[in-house]
Amino acid sequence: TEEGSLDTFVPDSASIASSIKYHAEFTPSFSPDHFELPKAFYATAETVRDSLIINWNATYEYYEKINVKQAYYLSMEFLQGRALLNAIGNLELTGAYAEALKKLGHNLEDVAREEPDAALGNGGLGRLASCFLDSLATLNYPAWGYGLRYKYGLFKQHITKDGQEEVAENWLEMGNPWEIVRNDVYYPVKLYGEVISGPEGIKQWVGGENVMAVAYDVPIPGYKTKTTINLRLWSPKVAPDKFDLRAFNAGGHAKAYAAMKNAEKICYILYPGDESLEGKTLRLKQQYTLCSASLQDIIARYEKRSGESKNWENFPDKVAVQMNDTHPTLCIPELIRILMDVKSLSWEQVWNITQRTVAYTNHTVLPEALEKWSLELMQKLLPRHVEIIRMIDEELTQTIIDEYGSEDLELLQEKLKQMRILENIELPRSVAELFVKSEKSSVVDSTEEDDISNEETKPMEEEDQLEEQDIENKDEVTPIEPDPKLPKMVRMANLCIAGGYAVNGVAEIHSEIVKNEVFNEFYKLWPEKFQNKTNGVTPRRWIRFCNPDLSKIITKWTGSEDWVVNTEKLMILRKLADNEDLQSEWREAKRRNKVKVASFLREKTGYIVNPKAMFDVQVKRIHEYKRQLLNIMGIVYRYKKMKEMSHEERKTCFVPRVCIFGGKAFATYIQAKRIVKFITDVGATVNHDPELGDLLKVVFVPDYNVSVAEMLIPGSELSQHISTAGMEASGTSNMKFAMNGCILIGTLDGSNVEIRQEFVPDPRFEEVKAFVRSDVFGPYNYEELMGSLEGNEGYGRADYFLVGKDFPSYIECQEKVDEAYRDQKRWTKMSILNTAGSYKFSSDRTIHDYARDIWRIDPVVLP
Ligand code: DL6
Repeated sequence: TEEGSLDTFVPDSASIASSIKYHAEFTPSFSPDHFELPKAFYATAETVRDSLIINWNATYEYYEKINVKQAYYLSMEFLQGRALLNAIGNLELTGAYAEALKKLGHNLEDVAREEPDAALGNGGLGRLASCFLDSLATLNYPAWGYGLRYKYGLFKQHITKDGQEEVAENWLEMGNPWEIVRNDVYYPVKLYGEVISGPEGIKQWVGGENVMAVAYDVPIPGYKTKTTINLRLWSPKVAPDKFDLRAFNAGGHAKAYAAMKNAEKICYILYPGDESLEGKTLRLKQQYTLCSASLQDIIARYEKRSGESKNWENFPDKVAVQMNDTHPTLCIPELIRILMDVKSLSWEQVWNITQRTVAYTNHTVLPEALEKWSLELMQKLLPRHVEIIRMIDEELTQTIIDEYGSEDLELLQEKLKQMRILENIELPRSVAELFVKSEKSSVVDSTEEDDISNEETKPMEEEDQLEEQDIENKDEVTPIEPDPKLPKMVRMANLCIAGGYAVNGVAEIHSEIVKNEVFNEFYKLWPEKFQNKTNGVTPRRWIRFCNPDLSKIITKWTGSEDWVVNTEKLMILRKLADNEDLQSEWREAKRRNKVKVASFLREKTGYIVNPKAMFDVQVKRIHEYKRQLLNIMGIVYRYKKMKEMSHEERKTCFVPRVCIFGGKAFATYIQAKRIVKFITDVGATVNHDPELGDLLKVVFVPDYNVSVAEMLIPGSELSQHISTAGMEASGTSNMKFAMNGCILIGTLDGSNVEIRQEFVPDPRFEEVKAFVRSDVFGPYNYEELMGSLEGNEGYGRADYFLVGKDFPSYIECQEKVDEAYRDQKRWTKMSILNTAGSYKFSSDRTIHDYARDIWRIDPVVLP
């Protein structure tokens, strides 16, 4: 450029082609001879990364210069998917790249397909984090994401005759062209060891093991903006002095490598976040690595940016830390540890700073998913943090006493039981005294007996006599004693609520449940902390780039491309929904997307489906509460009815449907795996039934991931979100389907779960179960699966997820779907209205809400 600045340089296809060739030659990952796939992908991505680095540098250089407040999003999961098309789309270079690759003998789409999905997440929670990064960058918010660089992401799912099989996902096998390793950015992360009192009573955490968390940065570009924010992923390595050369030289190779392996092992694998926790020690190490390295990094940046004027009281004016669920809860004691033990601040100061810095998002109300950690394990791994958590627990306990007083000890006891961070653990000494002021009471901590007896030997004054009556009342309350048979636990959500300044749910109804049920005691104590932030998804990935055909139509009919960053513009479609020209363009786009889905299904499963049939899709993690079982039982009902009819009756009664399922079951979740097997068996029977033709097909798409979603969602006509009422915190795929003009059927979240008590078996449901049991779907024994709907298999409560309860209304709803689909004009109108009405569910809106109400940050446009 005239100014000679690299910053404003916009590459054309010729310069892109030459830089792709440059990378193919000089960024050595492949042999030099050919320029084939996947090499072409890696060379292409490296050129994009060059542009991103320029913008990344400009972004943070500016933030540093103006010392702006930054939001930090800490998440154990980021489900990024592929990055190439998204990055060049955001940079507005798609056309130039397509042309450049053509010159080099390649096609952009084929090149893009070579990219492995970055699946560092399990599902909704991780994908939400990735949508948030896209919105933060696009909206120019000064922000930064922190996560872990797992070597193996979410497993690959193979579907065999036995159902789901898991295969390790080695996404880094060929290297990751998006990341930039920062060999000079690393922090020690200590584990184990002990706490001693150092000079001036300052606590020192000594001994134990140190691993080094090394920073790998992934630049996240905003759409049509230079702002490019950072996703910093930590990768633990052995500390340089920990390689035991002496042992190696003496032939003890295993010993020499042990420390290295132990360190690297921490981030070998992504743990399933929404199921039972396995490998607890490793998981806790992961969580602590994320929190410790990120907090050290945030504090180092704060110190660097504040220069001489460093004033810790201002820390919350420059830093907002958002914890994505409770997985990064250790941020709280870690921030306190660093400020108190390393920066020598007082407890009062650090407690105040922490409570103004950290905020928590809750993503689940399922009791089994609310994280608790064994105190014993935590004590072993993080002894200093346990001390700090005890101090926080004491603070909280004191606040509860201040709120409820100590007049009604029974009430107080109940409150403490529900709200304390420590579960089944003796009360802090100061509080235990309240309950044990007489000889008759049992004593919680034996060291306190002396104090109490001293008090009791004082001469009795008149006032004391009055007090004695009180004490007698108090004597009726036995202090909460730990039950030796039960484990001592740390309740992470309680810690988050006590240590943070904001708590939010992820949909209105979910936030109401959080306030009024799950954390009601905390809500009563601190109503001002509780908020709702309804989830959203990025319209860039989920409309603009995954559905170019529909995007063109939306741009044409709304008058501009503004809707991509301002989804309110989608509402313009509302008044056009009856327009016949729009309707026919809309239908044609859907048809083309369906053809793509059909050819994908054929390639992945061998099943041939008719693109003229209705595409009915349920894709999400397989879970009983998400009720794929309700869907497939409905399909079995449909199949059974069809079989009872003549060919002619069938054709008039049913609309041809392709029922598509996709999703992964956690490897040890037996019931979920049975459901996968059942769906595939139903498919095997139904799809080969010559009587049905195209009237019904059931297809399970293997290895559902972000890229599969990007292809399936645009080609879907009906999608199902039928979780048991009140169990899905939010759900986000429903938003993506709506954006792509798909009709949704779903349950009303928040419906009263007690309706299950009025459960009256529907005869049609009974028929379907009997039909499944009659071996129509092969020899597999479905007794346990069907039995669980009737209270068998040790489930205790019959049909806990209300599959049978909702079956009749579900069947009726499906009949209405058929009826609606027959009237294609009406269906298309509904489809257009869905897209129009989806404007609210952009993660841009969500991020604006977080920025305004929680993080208190403003957009910063780079000069
Ligand atoms: O908020 C994102 C996403 C919601 O849309 C889903 O409804 C919810 O199930 C999911 N929660 C989790 C829970 N993980 N933990 N803990 O993944 O969050």
